[in-house]
Amino acid sequence: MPVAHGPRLQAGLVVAAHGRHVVVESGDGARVHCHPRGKRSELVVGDRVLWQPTGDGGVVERIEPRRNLLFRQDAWRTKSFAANLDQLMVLVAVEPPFAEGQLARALVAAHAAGIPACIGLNKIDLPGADATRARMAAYRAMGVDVLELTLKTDPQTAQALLAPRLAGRTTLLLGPSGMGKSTLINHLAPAAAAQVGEISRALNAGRHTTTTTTWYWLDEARRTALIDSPGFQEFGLRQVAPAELAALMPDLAASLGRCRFHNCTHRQEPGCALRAAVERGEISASRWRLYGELYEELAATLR
Ligand SMILES: Nc1nc2c(ncn2[C@@H]2O[C@H](COP(=O)(O)OP(=O)(O)OP(=O)(O)O)[C@@H](O)[C@H]2O)c(=O)[nH]1
Ligand SMILES: [Mg+2]
Ligand SMILES: [Zn+2]
Repeated sequence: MPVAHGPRLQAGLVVAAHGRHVVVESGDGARVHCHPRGKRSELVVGDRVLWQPTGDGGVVERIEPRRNLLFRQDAWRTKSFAANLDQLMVLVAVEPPFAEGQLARALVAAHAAGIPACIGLNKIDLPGADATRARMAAYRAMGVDVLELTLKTDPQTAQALLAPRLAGRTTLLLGPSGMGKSTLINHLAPAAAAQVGEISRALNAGRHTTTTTTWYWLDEARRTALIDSPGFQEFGLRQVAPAELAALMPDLAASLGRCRFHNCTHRQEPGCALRAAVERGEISASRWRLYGELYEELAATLR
């Protein structure tokens, strides 16, 4: 159904999304609470929209075509994180522990969506930093930048490292809970009041884990933006076909095209160039294990 293009239609940016409720920011920085037109809300932070004022808020009439969309797809649902991104920063930390699959999956999803990605490794002030740093070696080797951060104990150094990478761009911060995403936002966005969780293991009290995705401007000119997001646990990749997976993992992709069989799945076949690369130590054992797990998961959905 064509939408009436009345004179009251205004351009805006979705800066927060809570279910069917979104906050839309106008070009002059004014913010208004809006609902989508129609039953199904598919608005995400970063969406450029056309909206129309109502009595006490607004109605989003149209979503502009998206340049990209980062999402995860589980068995039963698709969860969109944000749209129109310049880059993704996956934030991990020395503590609490995270599964390497969480990091790897976020990077595959970004690659599949055509969004450049880097890694922030936070809390290197804590004991155990060397072990976590070692887990990052495979990612550095495949060309992913890893920025080492101490956001709580030395925010100035972290800020100096981050500033040139973030300037003039829209960056989504993604990562498991407790890695320091909101801490990072609070140090960089002057007006932010992102809630930071002080994790009390004994009581599990006083935790302020982020529950909504929110856009923060880092500069008055509103050119540099960081998006805070709730920590994720599961990260389904059902949007990826099993046969595409290796091409989305740069360390594996480097050996593609040299297997005996052109349609090699790199699982059991003889003459597999990827397995040979594992044996030569060019692909790490943990990354190879991840490939196997992910491949089986994606192939199972087709059976
Ligand atoms: N030791 C140390 N602690 C840090 C550092 N950065 C953040 N923290 C602490 O880590 C805890 C979690 O930080 P948050 O910023 O809330 O983490 P988050 O990634 O936003 O977590 P969710 O909102 O649950 O996804 C807080 O207690 C922070 O103070 C750091 O560089 N070193
Ligand atoms: Mg948070
Ligand atoms: Zn192969």
